[in-house]
Amino acid sequence: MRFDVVTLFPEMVLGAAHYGVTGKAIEKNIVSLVTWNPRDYATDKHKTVDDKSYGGGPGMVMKCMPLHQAVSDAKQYSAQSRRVVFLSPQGRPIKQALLADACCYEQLILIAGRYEGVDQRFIDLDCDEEWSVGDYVLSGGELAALTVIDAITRLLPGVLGDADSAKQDSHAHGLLDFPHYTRPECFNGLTVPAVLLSGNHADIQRWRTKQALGNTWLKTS
Ligand code: 4FV
Repeated sequence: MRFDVVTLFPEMVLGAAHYGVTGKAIEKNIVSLVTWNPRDYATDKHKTVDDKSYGGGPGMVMKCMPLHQAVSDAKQYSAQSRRVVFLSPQGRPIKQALLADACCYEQLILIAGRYEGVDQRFIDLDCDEEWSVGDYVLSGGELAALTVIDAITRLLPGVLGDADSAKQDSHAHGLLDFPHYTRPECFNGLTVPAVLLSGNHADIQRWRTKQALGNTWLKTS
């Protein structure tokens, strides 16, 4: 799977993506990551990518042309299937199911905005979907793009050591996670639930399911 990120800060995206699970996936060529900087497509001597908002108001708006040209170049990669996704608080809230569905695309072009936002005509012309990582405002879409890349990458075959691991992730089945414990058995007087030390896998599975159901009920009701 190929991720293309349109961003004014390529180093931010490339730097963060090359750690941990996503870094290993890139090393194993399960995932590729390419960045496109709209500033490289600005034609004036000041490399202008933003301008004042028509109608007035605070902050600047990202101009259409540099974004449009960057997406156009990203589309030169001949993918069987692709989506152009604009990350914004106005987008569809991302959930595990949405990200699992997105695994089918050969290429995801993620638009990371800055400033107050981007010209609506670019969104209408070039973006297939608009996704949000949460009902809050970030200073840039890069962290949102990295969130999407991380959460999708871990779902791809061959990325996680244990093929079942992603299947057991919280939210994989609409449930929150069960509690996890590791050595030592006693920490500051706090012990590990005895069932987890029993070696009885049926009992452990039953306990974990009950914990997940309980957590989900408590934290989502
Ligand atoms: C965001 C979000 C987000 C808004 C203005 C970038 C910022 C700036 N993206 N989910 N929440 N984006 O806050 O995806 O351009």
